[in-house]
Amino acid sequence: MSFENLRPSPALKDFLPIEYKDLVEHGPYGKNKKVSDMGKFKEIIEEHPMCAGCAMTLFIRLMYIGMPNPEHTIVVGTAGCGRMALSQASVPFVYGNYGDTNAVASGIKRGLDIRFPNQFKDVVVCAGDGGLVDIGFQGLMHSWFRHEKFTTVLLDNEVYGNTGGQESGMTYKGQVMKMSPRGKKDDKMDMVGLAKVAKLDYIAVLAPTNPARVARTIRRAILIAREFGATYVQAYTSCNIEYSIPTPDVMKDAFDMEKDRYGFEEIISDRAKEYLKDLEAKAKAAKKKAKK
Ligand SMILES: Cc1ncc(C[n+]2csc(CCOP(=O)(O)OP(=O)(O)O)c2C)c(N)n1
Ligand code: SF4
Repeated sequence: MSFENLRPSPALKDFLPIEYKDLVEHGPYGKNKKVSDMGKFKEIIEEHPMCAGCAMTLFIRLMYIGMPNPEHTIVVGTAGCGRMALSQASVPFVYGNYGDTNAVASGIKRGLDIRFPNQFKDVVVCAGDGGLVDIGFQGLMHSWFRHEKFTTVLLDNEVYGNTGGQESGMTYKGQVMKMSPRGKKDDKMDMVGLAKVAKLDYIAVLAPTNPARVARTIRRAILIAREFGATYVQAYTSCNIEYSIPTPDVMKDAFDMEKDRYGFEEIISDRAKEYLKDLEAKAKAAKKKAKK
């Protein structure tokens, strides 16, 4: 359904929930918002039941701000901590079964493209390392190698947080967890390496240390997926509970990790770079015209 279809008739406007009206009038429905304006507009997500200070929730808030058209977006996820926040947002959330998120997203995206040929409809898979890299690995790989036109965002807290601390394929080698008392034997899986093998047009790795960069990364990933197919964002989103990070130190941990082994990386294909350049030039020209 397009945003125009959703626009309430003036006679009914007063009866709509105030939350919805706020999103249209002051929030990011129909117009992009800047991270630097956070706090001044109605956000897509304002409440969630995740642990206090969880970096994953910060990342998720920024992800929604980065979406180019949240009112035209569907998020697909699965069991895990992230979905507790994703399912509270004012963007439709589809709860995939474990293992099928990327297959479900492929079907939704293909269906939307047929149903709405004149309107971009974005699909974003957003789930944890257990959900995507371990249990959802097969579907993830096929969506990448088929270049399905949606973005996958990996919330990498390097553990199964929601079920109490089992190691995942993304846990760092040697890490001792509550339910991996001898330490992980194998290396962290190289998902970026696999994304390169699949020749994705946009791959990014980041920690939520720079809010504007998170929003920009998500926006780029979604815009490029529309045009060229699968894109991948791998975000370090620490689990303060399972890694015993005191809540006041969550951001310090993110900065330390960024310095240590989670530095910002962005790999963009030549054709996607051209496309972004073109989009940015058009946006600048539109801004200039609006100022006149
Ligand atoms: C088919 C199925 N198997 C197992 C589970 C139990 N389960 C729920 S959340 C979860 C782990 C999630 O870990 P991850 O995807 O890394 O997300 P996190 O909670 O760390 O954010 C598991 C195994 C389930 N809900 N469904
Ligand atoms: S268990 Fe960990 S990842 Fe899950 S909400 Fe709590 S701090 Fe966040």
